[in-house]
Amino acid sequence: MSQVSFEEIGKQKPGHTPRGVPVVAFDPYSDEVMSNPYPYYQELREAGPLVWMQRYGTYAVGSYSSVVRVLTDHASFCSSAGVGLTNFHTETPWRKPSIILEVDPPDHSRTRKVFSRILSPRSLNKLRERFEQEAEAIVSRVVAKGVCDGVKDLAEAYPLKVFADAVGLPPDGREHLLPYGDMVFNAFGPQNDRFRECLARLGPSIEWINEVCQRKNLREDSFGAELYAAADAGEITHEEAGMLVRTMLSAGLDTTIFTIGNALACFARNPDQWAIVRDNPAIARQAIEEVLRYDSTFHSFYRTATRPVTLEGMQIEKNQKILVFVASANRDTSHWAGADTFDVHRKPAANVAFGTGIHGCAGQMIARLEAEIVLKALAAQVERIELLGAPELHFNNTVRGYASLPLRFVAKQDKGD
Ligand code: OVM
Repeated sequence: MSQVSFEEIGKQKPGHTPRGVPVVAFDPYSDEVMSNPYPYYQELREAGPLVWMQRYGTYAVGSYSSVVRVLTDHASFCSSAGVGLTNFHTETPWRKPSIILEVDPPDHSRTRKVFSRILSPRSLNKLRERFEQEAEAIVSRVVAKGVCDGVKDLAEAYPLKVFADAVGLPPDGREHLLPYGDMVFNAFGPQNDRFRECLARLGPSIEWINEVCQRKNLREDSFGAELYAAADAGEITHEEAGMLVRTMLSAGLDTTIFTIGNALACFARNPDQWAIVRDNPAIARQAIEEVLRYDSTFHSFYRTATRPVTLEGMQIEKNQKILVFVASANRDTSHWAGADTFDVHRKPAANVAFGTGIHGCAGQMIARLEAEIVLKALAAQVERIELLGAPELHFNNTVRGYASLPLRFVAKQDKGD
């Protein structure tokens, strides 16, 4: 890993205010906005389909249609300048850019093909049984405990076991995954206090991550082993296989952990909705989709204009960053009836929690699988999910979830039926 120059990352660019583009003043990364971003997202959508974020000197889109427009035009709105505030064309990234996320076609197509195959529904089938057994065991444990922390005891415990196992990681040292992921997602935002404090806490996690990405540290019969097998077959290089293991470890933990936590919070706060899932677990998959729409885990990321481009009737200059608020698109009342209501019966429609277009989340099928299986295991054993105190948010520049959820899982009287 090359020496990084953190001073340069995410410097606020006062910049000019483009003429004719509505200006929005709030700081999307502030604790206040992150605590409850939805009123701010409404303000954003009401200002217009394309706005100027005063605080950081970038454009932004928050309506469903403009978000989809940006994400489905990768030729005009690229990823190779980074999908954070940092512009890789002019500033130094904090780590070697990802070879699947921070890259455009044709380079992207080659790595994406291998990655997608390994995470395809077909290859995930063989994991289902193990994932179910593990969910049943973890849920039994929290039910037996009665009072628990829904984050530590369930939302974190589950992916740290099943996903890390699936990648092929050794059992020891997995505690490094969370600070590393936190850093990855903070680094998509500005170099604010949150970024600096996270960096200061990182310790040896980067070294541990780089170490376990090596072939010799990955178990056989794992995603990691399959990536190196693709290298043996000449589809990618061996160095690229290691970089793609790094992608799995960067993108695959915090995201699923926060999604499971958000689901627990949604159901604790909406007992009628829990009763629907409990009494009809076949709806679990659809219910997870509603959690992802209602409280999207990934809030925002950027694209960069590759040329002067007209969007929503306004001119964007080449090399400008555009902040894409997927969590806002998923609450757009002009697209979703009753957008602010959590309703597991909602007809599944294409929410953009996983993005869309060529960079749409490559891990979305395993993410859904983990969340669905956890929900079904809860449905089998849990009558009610009670919130015992105020949930504690985890603040991050890109992903939203909980640091702790004081919960009681009330066991069903009659589990077997
Ligand atoms: C990567 C990466 C890291 C974070 C997120 C992500 C959403 C990818 O290292 O490729 O996708």
